[in-house]
Amino acid sequence: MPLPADSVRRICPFCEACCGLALELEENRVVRVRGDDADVFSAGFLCPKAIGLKELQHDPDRLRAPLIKRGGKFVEASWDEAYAEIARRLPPIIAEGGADALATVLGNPVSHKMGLSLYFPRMARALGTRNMFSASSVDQVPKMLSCGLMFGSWLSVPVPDIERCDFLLILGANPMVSNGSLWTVPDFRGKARALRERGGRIVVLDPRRSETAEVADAHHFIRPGADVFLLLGMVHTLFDEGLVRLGRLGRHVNGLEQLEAAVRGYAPERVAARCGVGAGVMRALARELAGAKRAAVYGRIGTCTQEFGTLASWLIDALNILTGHLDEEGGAMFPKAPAFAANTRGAPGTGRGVVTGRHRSRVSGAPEVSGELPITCLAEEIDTPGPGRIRALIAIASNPVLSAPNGARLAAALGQLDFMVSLDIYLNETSRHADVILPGPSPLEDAHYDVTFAQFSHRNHARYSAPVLARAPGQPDEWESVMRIAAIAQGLGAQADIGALDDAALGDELRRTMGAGGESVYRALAPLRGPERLLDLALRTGPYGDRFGANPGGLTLARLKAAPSGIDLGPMAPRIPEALRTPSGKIELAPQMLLDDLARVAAQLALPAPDMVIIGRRQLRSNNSWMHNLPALAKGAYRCTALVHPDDAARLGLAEGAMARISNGARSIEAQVALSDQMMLGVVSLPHGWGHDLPGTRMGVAAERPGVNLNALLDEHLRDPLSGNAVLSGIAVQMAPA
Ligand SMILES: Nc1nc2c(c(=O)[nH]1)N[C@H]1C(S)=C(S)[C@@H](COP(=O)(O)OP(=O)(O)OC[C@H]3O[C@@H](n4cnc5c(=O)[nH]c(N)nc54)[C@H](O)[C@@H]3O)O[C@H]1N2
Ligand SMILES: Nc1nc2c(c(=O)[nH]1)N[C@H]1C(S)=C(S)[C@@H](COP(=O)(O)OP(=O)(O)OC[C@H]3O[C@@H](n4cnc5c(=O)[nH]c(N)nc54)[C@H](O)[C@@H]3O)O[C@H]1N2
Ligand code: SF4
Ligand SMILES: [Mo]
Repeated sequence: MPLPADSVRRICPFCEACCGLALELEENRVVRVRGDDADVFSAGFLCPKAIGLKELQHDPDRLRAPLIKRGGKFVEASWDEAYAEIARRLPPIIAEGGADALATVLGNPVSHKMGLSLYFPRMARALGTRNMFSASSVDQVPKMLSCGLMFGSWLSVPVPDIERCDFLLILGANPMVSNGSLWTVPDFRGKARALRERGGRIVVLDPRRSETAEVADAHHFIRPGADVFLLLGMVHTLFDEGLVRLGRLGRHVNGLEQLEAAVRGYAPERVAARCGVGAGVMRALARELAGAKRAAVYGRIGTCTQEFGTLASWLIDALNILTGHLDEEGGAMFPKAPAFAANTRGAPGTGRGVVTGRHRSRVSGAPEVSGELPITCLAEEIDTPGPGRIRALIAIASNPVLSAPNGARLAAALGQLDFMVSLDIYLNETSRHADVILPGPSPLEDAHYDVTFAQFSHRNHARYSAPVLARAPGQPDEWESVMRIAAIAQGLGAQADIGALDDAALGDELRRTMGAGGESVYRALAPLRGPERLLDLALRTGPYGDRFGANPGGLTLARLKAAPSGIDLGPMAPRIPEALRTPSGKIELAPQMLLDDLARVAAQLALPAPDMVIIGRRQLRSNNSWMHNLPALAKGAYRCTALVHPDDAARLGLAEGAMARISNGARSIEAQVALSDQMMLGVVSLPHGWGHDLPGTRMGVAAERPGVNLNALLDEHLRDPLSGNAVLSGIAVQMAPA
């Protein structure tokens, strides 16, 4: 059915697939959400979560005005009152405890919101606190670190060129459900089908026969947390059988001999029992990868949220490099984003690379990575007395009480703060601890550009969405709230002129980076302001930009606005060495930090499999913790179930539909059992983001079927020591009938 002429184009901000949608509106209401067939990138694809745009817009529980806690109860307040409350309470805490007394914690939606992504860095500079935390350390920091060390910038993550690939090896990712992560690839299903129809193969390694495994040619169970052993076995095989082919990259790679030496002790036959994958399978996979003309290895959250997350993330790309598939068409390639990418800025081919540990957390001494400390350190930094203790917190689109291990401790710690602000659209498990909650406009009331995800897109493109619906009078942009809090923290008061501060900051930046030319660029960007101005600047000075006239016909924000279904910028093209930002100007195949960490692997080689271990599970109609309040997504069969293999269930006395007690030391939860032969023996799978039965929240639909919180079971002390990422996968648990 053709789209009505007056439907409005809009990028979906809910997940990394970034689908282009077409909305039918009536007055200020959404009546229908469809895929935009004309979208240059997603070509009409959408998933069931897209309906969430409509439901979220009209959700009565979504906050539309600030809340201030008075005498333990939230009351609605005007924006002026809310900012005044922050101005009254925050500066004294900073005056007394110093910059580090105030912490920030960012959640996943920050990376989906242009204003928050572009203005949080400014807030961070203004606050000067070292206590910065985010969902990244329950997610992708290991991949950022391995890529930073190998390629020189944190977000230089190679992604499979799926439309030209013939062999795709997937570990610890379920793009059929997640719709892809660190890999922006709408309609994975369609692309996977096309790959197989042209004679290609997909192989999945996962402790559960996932939805992605179901559409693959082969699936192998792997012991949770043991990917590093399998990957070492495969790298070993490449050297052992003379299959290493660096090809064109040969002269751009450092460390080949060191890598060969490092994997010497990891023949497939030695690691097979540890990872649960047979030596024959491992060798066959290595040979198939080496022999395939166009192939890519892709790993995601299952390979990050584990004890050896950084090592596994590294070895995945080592496989791509050693088999000649990195930076080749149909292999694992580097997107070239039109704006904001570190690997398109500065001198091409070399840079400062990345370092970690410029400072350490106060209590556990965890090293800073990419400017952040592990989110699993947040609770102890609040509840451990002593100088340097965190006394105030700004949480931005973040729900760590559900999304981080040992939420109960974190909730208790949040209760001990002197002051907390949440920028959030719900009164939920985390924001209930705030003293002031500042709601952002709904996504449809906000402009959109994918600041982050263009850097992971399987095909280069640029798209922009203007706000679709009118917002309530007085509702500020999220970037304005962020800037206002920063101004308050700097002592400029609640009434500071945010526009003037923003103008001054940009003017300074332009003069610093462009000298005299900065003035004319500043004038050329008028009359834009805020994020749109930063976007126009980044597009115009980016790799496809008009360079303010030097490249006529190049990208500008005005050109994007004139193309509501986007501008295609072509398939990924080889970018080595230009994309590198390592000090050596080479790919570092064997960074010393990673070689050193192999000692931990050696020490664990003989570890026996625990009786039961737990892993997570994403679901199509969930989005981490926060879409359970939308009726169209929340309805249907109960989903927060613990999947166990029938043989395990029989052994442990568990029955379909009955409740099981799952314990980890002193902590335990009760979850409903579902029997499934998708599960590897000895592994139980439970989704995360549930547990909406905590008091003091305002999410009526979610509370009807709260589910249980997987993270209530997990341990905040377990981290990958290099990246600081939490270990969420492969934790030993006990299971018994409840
Ligand atoms: N055990 C286990 N734990 C996990 C994971 C796992 O696989 N297993 N996955 C981890 C991963 S990958 C991630 S990314 C984290 C996510 O961790 P979080 O980011 O903490 O969790 P979300 O559920 O995404 O919560 C987002 C918050 O943002 C709010 N919000 C939504 N939209 C907006 C908006 O437009 N503006 C503002 N200001 N607020 C908004 C929501 O109300 C919610 O409070 O969870 C992690 N936790
Ligand atoms: N519908 C939906 N989409 C989402 C989200 C959501 O909550 N719902 N969340 C979004 C976010 S924030 C992110 S980060 C992405 C994540 O995107 P993905 O990485 O694709 O996430 P998952 O679907 O959790 O897939 C992880 C897979 O790893 C497997 N696994 C667990 N442990 C191990 C292990 O040790 N080794 C191996 N090899 N596999 C393991 C799990 O069984 C699971 O199949 O999804 C995003 N998209
Ligand atoms: S796949 Fe992701 S971006 Fe696409 S419609 Fe679904 S939630 Fe939105
Ligand atoms: Mo995530």
